[in-house]
Amino acid sequence: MTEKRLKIGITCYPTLGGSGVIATELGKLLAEKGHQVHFITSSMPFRLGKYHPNIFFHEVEVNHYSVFRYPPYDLTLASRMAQVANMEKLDILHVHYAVPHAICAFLAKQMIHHPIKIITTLHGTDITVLGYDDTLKDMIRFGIEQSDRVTAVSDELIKQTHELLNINKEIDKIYNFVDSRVYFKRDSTDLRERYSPNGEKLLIHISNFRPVKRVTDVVQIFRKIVHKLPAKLLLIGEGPELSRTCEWVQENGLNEHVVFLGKQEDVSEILSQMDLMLLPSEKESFGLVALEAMSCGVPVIASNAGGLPELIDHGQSGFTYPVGEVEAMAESALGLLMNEEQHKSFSQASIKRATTMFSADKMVGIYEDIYFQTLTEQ
Ligand code: GMT
Repeated sequence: MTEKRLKIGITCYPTLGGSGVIATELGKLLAEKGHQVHFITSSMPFRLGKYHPNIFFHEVEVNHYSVFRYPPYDLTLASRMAQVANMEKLDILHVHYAVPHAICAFLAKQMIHHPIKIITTLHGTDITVLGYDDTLKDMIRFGIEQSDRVTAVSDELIKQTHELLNINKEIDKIYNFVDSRVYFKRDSTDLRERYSPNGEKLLIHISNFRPVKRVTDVVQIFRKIVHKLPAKLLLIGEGPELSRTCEWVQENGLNEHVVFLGKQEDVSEILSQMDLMLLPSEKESFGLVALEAMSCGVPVIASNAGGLPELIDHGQSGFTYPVGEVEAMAESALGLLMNEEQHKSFSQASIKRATTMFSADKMVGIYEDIYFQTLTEQ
């Protein structure tokens, strides 16, 4: 391990969502390694958990002034970043998302009285959605170009960033990671008994129910499965498509087979009791929930959008198909659920892939290397 301890400011969206999870877990693991971590966020990151002497939280309190039509989150954040960096003598501001966070960090840097480096991690939506918005495109490009180092969570996201924004900036790939001390396969528990009292197969989907998640595909795939074998579908999360999904479930007479669990903060225990995860997204720069499922021994059937094929080894640890191919997804799901041997081998392959290729230790080490390299650069 490197000797020097760093002082790192981390900014992310602290509410539920993969980018917030990665930023928080990274901060926790860096703190465990002796670095001092300062979260500069609009609320306490939801996965922060228990007290750690190396972790500090600086709230960004956005005031609502009646003279302004919109609350000035970006300016308040930039100002708070500068304040914390000056007070704590931060070495690095590591921001998650180019807009607005890289822009806020750039602004803050102008107000910081000592040299500081900006690391920006791209998670997807800022590129794959906002990158198409002409009013923001130049701003995103600027945020990326002004960062001292830029990382992205998959090769596919790097490719899309270069293509969409027409930039040459070098972007380092650092895959998302999973902490296998938390996400591991547990023996059968009361939870399994509760949802599968008669030996039903258990399928799960977790998302923020945005249209890109194609939750109706999830239900269509499940409908094809449940016609052939006893099964239950657990749906975790909330979002714009939730009520449409509820209607769809009712219209298709699937009520007694589908369980809506709403938002859940800790899914590791539930995940480890599942037989299969469905993630047929239209866009997915990485798919952190799929990695968490794999680490718990749950094979994933997904679309081949974005970075999903980099995570799921088609035919070994799960299956990926073009977006919308619900027939093929249902066929593969049925095949796996009805073949115990194959399911066991996919489950083991998932755990191996998650814990070797995407281990927290490995990825946190890469982030650390990037921090140290950046600090020695002019
Ligand atoms: O998937 C979302 O809508 C949430 C979004 C976020 O900001 O947390 O997720 C993005 O970042 C995650 C962490 O890197 C990735 O695992 C997700 O694939 C990515 N989502 C999309 O690209 C749609």
